[in-house]
Amino acid sequence: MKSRAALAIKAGEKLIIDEVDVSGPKDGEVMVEIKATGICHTDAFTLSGDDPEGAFPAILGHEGAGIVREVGKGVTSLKPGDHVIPLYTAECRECDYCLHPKTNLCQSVRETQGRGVMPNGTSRFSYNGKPVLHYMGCSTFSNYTVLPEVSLAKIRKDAPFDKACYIGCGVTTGVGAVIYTAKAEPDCVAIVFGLGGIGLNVIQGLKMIGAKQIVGVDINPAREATARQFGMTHFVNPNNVKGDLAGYLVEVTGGGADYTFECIGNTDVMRVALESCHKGWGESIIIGVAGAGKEISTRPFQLVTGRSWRGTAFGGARGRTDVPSIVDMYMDGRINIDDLITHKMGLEDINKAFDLMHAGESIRSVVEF
Ligand code: NAD
Ligand code: 022
Ligand code: ZN
Ligand code: ZN
Repeated sequence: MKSRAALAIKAGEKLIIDEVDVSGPKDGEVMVEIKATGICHTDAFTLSGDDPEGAFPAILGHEGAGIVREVGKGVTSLKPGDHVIPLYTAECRECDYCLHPKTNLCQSVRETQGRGVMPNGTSRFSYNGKPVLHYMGCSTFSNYTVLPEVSLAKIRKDAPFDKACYIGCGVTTGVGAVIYTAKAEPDCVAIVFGLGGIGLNVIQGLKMIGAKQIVGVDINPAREATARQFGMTHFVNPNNVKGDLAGYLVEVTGGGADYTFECIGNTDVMRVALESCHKGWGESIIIGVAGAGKEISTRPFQLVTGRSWRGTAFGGARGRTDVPSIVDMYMDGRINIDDLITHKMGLEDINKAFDLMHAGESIRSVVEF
């Protein structure tokens, strides 16, 4: 069938809006009509050509929501009409990783997903008769896309697509880092570095669990107001701090934070985030994705004295199990998504969403099909 899509033909070029061909779901696969998609940093990172694993031509997009239209042979957990969120971190519930209590990194489709193909090694997309690659197993920049059954979370039908799509990456990553990765306790003290589409969700996760002090750090003063609305109690602009930033933050938190979250992808900030943790027990969680080949450093003394460095993918969420409960949190009014979606547009304007993101003008842009 035909589908409207935004195509990434070559690294460094703008997306092209055109009709592509999508073939039906094979065994264990599901065809989804995408109703809305967010535009997130990793889409831009791959499009720029800086992502060493980026392959072209491809249909990008990994933050979507839509409706199941057709299921392939052997699919049992989904049927046409079901509302779903695509998962760039699958959950098969059978692999060694899914069966291990300490990780959400299901490996069932990991290798083929990384190569831009379905588990049988082929693509369902083509353009002018030539195959086009999938992206992060999702390709939500196409009105119709095909995914493995294990890469879809079934969600309630009363959740609006234009908000639910953000749960496909940003919301779950930020809120999940607090509740699944850190398992932060009520009355904890936390510092959040970077108050963008991820950091603001970390802040609202911390507020939800009842953190005592939530310090936000950003070089963009315009982010202070939104962050306060979402639960930030103290704002620090590093450009206004004389001397050592970590030392200043340890002072502000009365000895250091129980948890710090790096939501930028800057390796220098990652060091500050570790060193502003409380001696003896503070944990620093890296969410930001740094450029290829970057390294982090600190003095081993920082770790020997009881601080730890950790990382998280997709907020530690097990997609099929946890995403529906994040949707419930939104529908119950426990988390705010509406105020983070600063721009909405049609697919024809998707390149504007990339411009807004690069300019730091948007928190999230959402494209509705
Ligand atoms: P964003 O651009 O919306 O926000 C980044 C914020 O950091 C901005 O407000 C910016 O002003 C601020 N900032 C930049 N440099 C700074 C500095 N030196 N000190 C303080 N603040 C600074 O980005 P986002 O959408 O929130 O994404 C943040 C990071 O999270 C990206 O690297 C993204 O790829 C990553 N991410 C990771 C996962 C995961 O699963 N681990 C999932 C989604 C996104
Ligand atoms: C989402 N991300 C950034 C912005 N939006 C993002 C990028 C990468 C990861 C998570 C979120 C990530 C962390 C760890 C891994 N990835 C590897 C997981 C594994 O090896 O099991 C990651 C993921 C998917 C892909 C690449 C890297 C991919 O599909 N190409 C989850
Ligand atoms: Zn993302
Ligand atoms: Zn698995």
